[in-house]
Amino acid sequence: MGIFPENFLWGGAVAANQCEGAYLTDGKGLSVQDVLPHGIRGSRTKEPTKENMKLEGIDFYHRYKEDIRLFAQMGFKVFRTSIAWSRIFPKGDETEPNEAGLAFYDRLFDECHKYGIEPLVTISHYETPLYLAEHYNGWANRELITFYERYARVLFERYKDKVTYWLTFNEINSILHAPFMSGGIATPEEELTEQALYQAAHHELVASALVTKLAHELMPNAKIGCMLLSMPTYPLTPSPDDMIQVMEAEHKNYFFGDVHARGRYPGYMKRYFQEHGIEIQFAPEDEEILKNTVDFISFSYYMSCCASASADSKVGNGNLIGGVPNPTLPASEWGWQIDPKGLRYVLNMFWDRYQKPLFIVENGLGAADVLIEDENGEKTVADDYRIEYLREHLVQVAEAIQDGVEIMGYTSWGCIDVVSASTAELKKRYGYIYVDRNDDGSGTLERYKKKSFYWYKDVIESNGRSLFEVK
Ligand code: BGP
Repeated sequence: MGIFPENFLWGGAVAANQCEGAYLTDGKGLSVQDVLPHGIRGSRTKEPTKENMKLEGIDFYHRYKEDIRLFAQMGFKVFRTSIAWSRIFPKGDETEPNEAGLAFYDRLFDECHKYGIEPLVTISHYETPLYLAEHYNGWANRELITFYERYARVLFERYKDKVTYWLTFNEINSILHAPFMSGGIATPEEELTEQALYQAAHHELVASALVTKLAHELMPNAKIGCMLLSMPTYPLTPSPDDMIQVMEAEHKNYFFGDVHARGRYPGYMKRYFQEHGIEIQFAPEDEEILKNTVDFISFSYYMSCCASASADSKVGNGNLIGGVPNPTLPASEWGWQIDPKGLRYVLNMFWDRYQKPLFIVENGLGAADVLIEDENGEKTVADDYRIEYLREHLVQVAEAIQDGVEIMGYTSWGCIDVVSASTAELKKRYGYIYVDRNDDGSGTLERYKKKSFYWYKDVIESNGRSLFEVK
């Protein structure tokens, strides 16, 4: 008997807007990503511009068959991707869906099943239709609930026999940190009030619960989860004041999980709202809707950070949510601090808090890989640094399993190189598969297996046992 359960779902994750490209093909409308050529690091453009790497992505829209075959070669049991909302409803507020968009995902899910790979589908992953952002102000507007529910209903009815695992919103808590990319809120950030932001978050929470209810009605065997950006926060010093900062940072971050798992707003948020003059408008039915809790909790984990009560502490680079850098930890080339034990901590924390199955749906190392030729003249990447990162994290997953935490699976982020969400670069690569495309637009789009490709294949084949073999 190994440590990982026999039915553990090993796989990888991507999102439509970061890999598909084909940004106007088969009737697709524009999404907020099509006007964010620099991710959250730069301002949006009026129109899509050529420098935006997401417009072409890695051309997954046309090359998905080849890519899924490669995932199957690694032994994937599950493949996480998202559906581009604007392929199904190009503007977002139509009443009839776009058949060509729906047909693409039929082909994609069929291809997964051909190899026994289960799709894990994010309904909304940072790709709100641009029209909804520009004409409704995105999730700041309650009407989005209606459009999102209509969209989800179409997906459930169409794919109910092909998709069992669903996630409502990618990193739902990131709306507080990247309102346009995450929530399609067009109000300039300097004018956006906390009142409007938390009201938008409320609309997403209600929409998520409504769609969870719908999924349970239409697909009794489906499992529907929320998706949180996890960021364990440690006190910078042992001072109780730093610890209270930690508590407050975690409250702000995990209140989204609390609502999804417990079906109501937690008391600490009511206090926060009161003290900050925020009044959330609840429609009469909202309290009842929120009671539709999720089946599992999924999350991304890349890094941890510190909190400090001292005014001198500076916030470092991070995955949308920044924090005070931890002086004991190394960092990636992009400044994200590397902390494998934080993953064991966060798994235990969520399990203790919710007692619901957990799914790690993103984890990985973004690095500037260099393509080389091996001794047989094959192109590859010697990404030992990525293998080390992933191995150390998976060892901590094994620790958490031994702690008694129930974990459904693990999908590492960007299993094939994709465009970065935060910086929109292709140079920041996470994949087991290298894609020949560069930020200046050059490249053949050819795929090459990195060293980590063979390493991950072994991990899956041995159901995690190879992680502990001394080589
Ligand atoms: C998460 C997002 C992903 C993804 C990942 C890595 O926040 O859900 O979409 O891209 O982070 O981040 P980045 O691409 O910025 O390196």
